[in-house]
Amino acid sequence: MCGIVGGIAQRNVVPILLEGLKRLEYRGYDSAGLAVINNFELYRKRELGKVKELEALLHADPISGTIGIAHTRWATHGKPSTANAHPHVSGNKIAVVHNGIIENYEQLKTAQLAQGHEFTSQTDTEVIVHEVFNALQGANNLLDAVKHTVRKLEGAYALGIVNADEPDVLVACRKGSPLVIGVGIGEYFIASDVAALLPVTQRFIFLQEGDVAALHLDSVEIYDALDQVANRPIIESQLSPDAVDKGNYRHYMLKEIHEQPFAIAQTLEGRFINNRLQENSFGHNASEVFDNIKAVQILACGTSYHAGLVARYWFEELARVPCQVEVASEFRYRKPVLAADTLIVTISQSGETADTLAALQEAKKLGAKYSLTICNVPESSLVRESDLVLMTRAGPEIGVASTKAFTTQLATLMLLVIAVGRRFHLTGQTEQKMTAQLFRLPGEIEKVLQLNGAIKRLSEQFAEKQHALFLGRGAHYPIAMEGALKLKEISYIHAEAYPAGELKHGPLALIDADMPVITVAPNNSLLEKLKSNMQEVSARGGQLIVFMDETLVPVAEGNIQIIKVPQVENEISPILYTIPLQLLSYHVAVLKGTDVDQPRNLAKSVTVE
Ligand code: HGA
Repeated sequence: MCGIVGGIAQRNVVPILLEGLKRLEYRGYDSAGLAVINNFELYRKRELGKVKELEALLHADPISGTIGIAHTRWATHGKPSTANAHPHVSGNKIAVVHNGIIENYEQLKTAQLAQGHEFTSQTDTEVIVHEVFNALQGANNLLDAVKHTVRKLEGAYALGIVNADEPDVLVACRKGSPLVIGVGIGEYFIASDVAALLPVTQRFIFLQEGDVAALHLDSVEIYDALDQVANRPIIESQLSPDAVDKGNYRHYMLKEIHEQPFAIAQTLEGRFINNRLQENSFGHNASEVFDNIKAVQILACGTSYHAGLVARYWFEELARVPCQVEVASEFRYRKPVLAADTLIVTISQSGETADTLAALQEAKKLGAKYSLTICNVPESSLVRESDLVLMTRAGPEIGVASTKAFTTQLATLMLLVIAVGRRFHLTGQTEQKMTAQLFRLPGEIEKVLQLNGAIKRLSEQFAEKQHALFLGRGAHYPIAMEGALKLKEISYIHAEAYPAGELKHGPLALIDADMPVITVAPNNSLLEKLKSNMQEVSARGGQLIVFMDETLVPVAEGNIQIIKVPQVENEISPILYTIPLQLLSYHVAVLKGTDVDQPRNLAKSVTVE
């Protein structure tokens, strides 16, 4: 959600800022902008649309400077437009880029209008830059003015700020939104995500909540939330600059779908000794925490919520661990009743999902003593705020629609079910079976990826559809939900998932020859029930598309198409059936010509409420 890049160097920073914006574009892509200081003058360029539009503008009318800030936007306040694009400016001197939401902006704006400030945008962000302008009148320098300003801001922000009168300093701060400092040789940078800066450095300082930093050419000063000098360590990133390359794939999403066998192998790597899951993989005191918990509460949003729903089946069915799953944005405001010995499990690809973070904080306020996060970004806020952590190790996921992050979340959740389940009713035999299945999973996914051609052909029937229904039962119902979400996200076809048994309680009324009904049909104890549900669709002339275990014989007459999925055991089957549904959405979206990696209105890493 909005990407920030900035830098102070001895060279022109514009190409670095542009490259950084391209690498952050997954976060937001409705408009982009950049401001640099040259000879004590501020120069700004902004453009509606993607970073390439800004690049074209800069090509036609170049600007340069050795200090600057840049932004790719995902609008929260004010429509996508050039006027609302960041950086926002005050007095032609000060420029700011912002990720987050200023909740008291109306109040600040009223006061600033009375002081004579003119507003040129509808954003909440613009009040920040006018406030810095005001503060500068009574402050020694930009750093002090920013420190003064942030005390007045309510809400969430990561900020990059420059002042044309002080071309030797870039001020950055964060509260509630992520921001890292990239440490170069005689140059410093800021960005919302390390990936933006990998071409220029692999050394990073992760700012903490409430930090304000002043970046100079040869040094950086950081002050914590109490305005004390803070020493933050420099951390070497293991990521290579091409970790965020598309390789030979047409889209990041397709690349990431194909990376799943490797990603899952990485997830399991080093976490077992002699085939036994090591509990210290979750943190040094994990065994002690697991000994004390009586139940699990999973909190997540979107795709991660679906992973949590699958895990509930595993926790309860395989290990008899009481487990609740809730959408984080509901939990945080619902005033739930929570026992202190419940393990709070948050799931988030970025570890910055604002609702999930707030739900964790709410759970702690309600007295929850133990927390664990399943996350893909090591230095993220959720990782820092949780007692225990299990990294998914999926590698950078750039496509906005989550694929490998989801399947690695499922694999890590299965590890958690094993570790916690040992204290409940998970038998040694079931544990061994689950472990063996997990290790077989990468190979099984490779086999499912071979279905690509058949699924691509199948997708041709969808391009003209307006709606689709997805059906599943048991742990495959959340997989149907994830399939429907993927189709909605990238092909813009309205899709809903139902537990197959619910069909007759309403959605059956929608069935006709134009309604594709995609069914997830593994060979398990619910198959006979599912067959009856499929018959109900067939009998009403519906178009059935069945992803079915290869060992089964066709289950219904009429308009039915079958894609046979390799047979696997029940426990890992939800992970496997995810893959063909990802491929289906991908090919439908390509046929429809949508922007697969950056679908309209969406953004990755939802750092606003
Ligand atoms: N509120 C600002 C920034 C938006 C943002 O951070 N999105 O993730 C705006 O609307 O411009």
